[in-house]
Amino acid sequence: MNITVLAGGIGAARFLAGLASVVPSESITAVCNVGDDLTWHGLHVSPDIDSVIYTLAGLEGEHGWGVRGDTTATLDGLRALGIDEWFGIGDRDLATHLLRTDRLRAGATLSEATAAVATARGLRVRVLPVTDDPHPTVVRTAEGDLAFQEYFVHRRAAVPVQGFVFPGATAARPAPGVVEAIRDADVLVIAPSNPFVSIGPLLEVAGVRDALVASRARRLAVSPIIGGAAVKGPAAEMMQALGHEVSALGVARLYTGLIDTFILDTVDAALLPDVRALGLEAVAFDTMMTGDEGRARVARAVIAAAS
Ligand code: FO1
Repeated sequence: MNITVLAGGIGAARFLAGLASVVPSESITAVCNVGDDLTWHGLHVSPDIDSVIYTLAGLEGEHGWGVRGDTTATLDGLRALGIDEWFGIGDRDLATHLLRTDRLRAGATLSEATAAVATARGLRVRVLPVTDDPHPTVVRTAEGDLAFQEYFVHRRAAVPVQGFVFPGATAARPAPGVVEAIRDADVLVIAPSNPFVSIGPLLEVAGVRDALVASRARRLAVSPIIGGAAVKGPAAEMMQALGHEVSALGVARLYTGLIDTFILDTVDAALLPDVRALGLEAVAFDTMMTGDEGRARVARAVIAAAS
């Protein structure tokens, strides 16, 4: 059974780690968002790809990103030089960006550089960027257009959002294997990630949405909204700002036409009939991925819901 996961950052990484603990890693493909990528002092940083790789390698940082127990000598050094650095790259994390950037400068694609990083971390899950082309997320705000990390980290996601722009989308082509992984999977899962800035950018790449619509897979999505709040990050605030109902039902509406089954948390079980009224199958269970056991439990329940 081949399982493809459309993945954003931390929620997706935790789900993938659970999945890899209950099915063979070789059967899993993660198609990852690159809209959060940034250039940091000349280095190519891919936060969502890295969260997936670090979490699968058992190295995830205390906040879900970066490397657990990492040190900050480089950051401290930059600040000592008077650089007002707001993006917190740790020392061990830095090694990943050096390897990736070296590969890219030597002519490798982002897919090839990602494979090099994943292999170096001993992963057998296939980790694919959705595209090898530049495909940044730009956040439209009352203060103007902001690059994603400028909005998310520098402005602490505190600026009201008006929408999103994907200036690379028209030219971005799916990375090798992406369309096939979506079209030919047995099970396809939209991870509990932000629908606008994690899953949205994936669907903007030419051919990805069509592959999802045409896929022969059983297609499921796990709600990132539980009890009207996001487990992590600004998804709830974004839904509110953009006029969507801030609930699992609001997320289900966004995915109607793309999936067969919507999974929500037990606390939202009262929404099951409304989700079914959208023409979706709907299942409720405990979707909180607390600890290794919680991640495995959610993965098992998703597989059960697919069969
Ligand atoms: N998030 C923060 O809130 N502050 C940071 O300084 C920060 C640094 C960082 C470095 C590497 C990395 O891979 C991720 C990092 N993140 C940081 C998280 C990142 O901004 C978000 O997790 C994703 O882009 C959203 O999915």
